[in-house]
Amino acid sequence: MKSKFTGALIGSAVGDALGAPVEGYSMKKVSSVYGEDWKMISGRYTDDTEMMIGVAESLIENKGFNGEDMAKRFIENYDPKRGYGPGSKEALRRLSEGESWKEASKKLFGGKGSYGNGAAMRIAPVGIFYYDDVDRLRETAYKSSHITHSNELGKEGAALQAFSIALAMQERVEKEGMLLELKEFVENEVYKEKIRKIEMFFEKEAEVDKKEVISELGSGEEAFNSVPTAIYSFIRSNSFKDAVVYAVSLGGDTDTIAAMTGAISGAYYGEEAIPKEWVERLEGGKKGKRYIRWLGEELYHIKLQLMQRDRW
Ligand code: AR6
Ligand code: MG
Repeated sequence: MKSKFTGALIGSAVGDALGAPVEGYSMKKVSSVYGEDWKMISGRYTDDTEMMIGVAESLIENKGFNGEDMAKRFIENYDPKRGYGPGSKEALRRLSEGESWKEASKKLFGGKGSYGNGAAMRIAPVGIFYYDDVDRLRETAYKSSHITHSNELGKEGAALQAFSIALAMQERVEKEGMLLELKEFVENEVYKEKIRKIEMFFEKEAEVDKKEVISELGSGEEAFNSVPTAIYSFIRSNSFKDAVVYAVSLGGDTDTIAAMTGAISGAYYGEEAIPKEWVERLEGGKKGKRYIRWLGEELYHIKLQLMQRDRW
């Protein structure tokens, strides 16, 4: 179980770092960069991992969700060179000027709030910490999303991603059986429809063309055009490496789709299944790979403590 906790977080960071150098590229351009060997190019992670670290730090410090504290972590960790989306940037600016975490995100996109994948890309700590408690998982996914993403579609994408990680943790269902659970879990029709499309892909005898995956599931920065793609990348593959390579190979929002695929896959296969040469290449430093692994271990230990306490 510990290896699933650390695997989800390291897996997310590794996916992010592998996808980052080709973000926004077409399928063809990605393949011209990576060729057959898929060596990690720089190992530097982006906003996806930086924000995931903030989510984990805050869950650890508060042994659960605390909106004000999580917003503070996001601001403290913020490095503009990591490539934040414009909506998240604006939300963080408002938060840093003292707006409350309940209000800041509501003003974005003309009052509609963001449905970008920025809340889903950082959700792995919530998925592992609440893997056995679906109500808490949903509630915490929504609340942690709300700090920057108030649009229902942004929050639902994060909840769906968190629940996918939780199912992977438990290996409760065969990978294909996951889709049934996900369809029941998800409340929004846009996502239900995407999951039906994934089911249709698996009903086909032949391998689905990548172009069809991109046009039906999406490869963009919107949560509904990327979370289902990450789930599909995981389910169709038989190893951590296959899943993440597939996610990046589709092009588009490669760092984020691969981060989400890496989180689910790391939770399912465990940290040992992540290629060593990718982990070695992942950036070090103060909040580098060793720190990310430590965050996973801490979440695991706190989870154990809380479970033991509940038993009494
Ligand atoms: N109406 C129209 N477009 C929208 C809306 C909306 N309500 N909400 C989101 N978009 P953003 P993020 C589109 O800016 O979610 C980084 O590169 C809009 O085009 O809130 O944190 C990461 O690696 C907007 O710019 O930021 C991820 O790939 C985009 O969705 C990504 O950015 C992203 O939403 C995460 O972005
Ligand atoms: Mg991205």
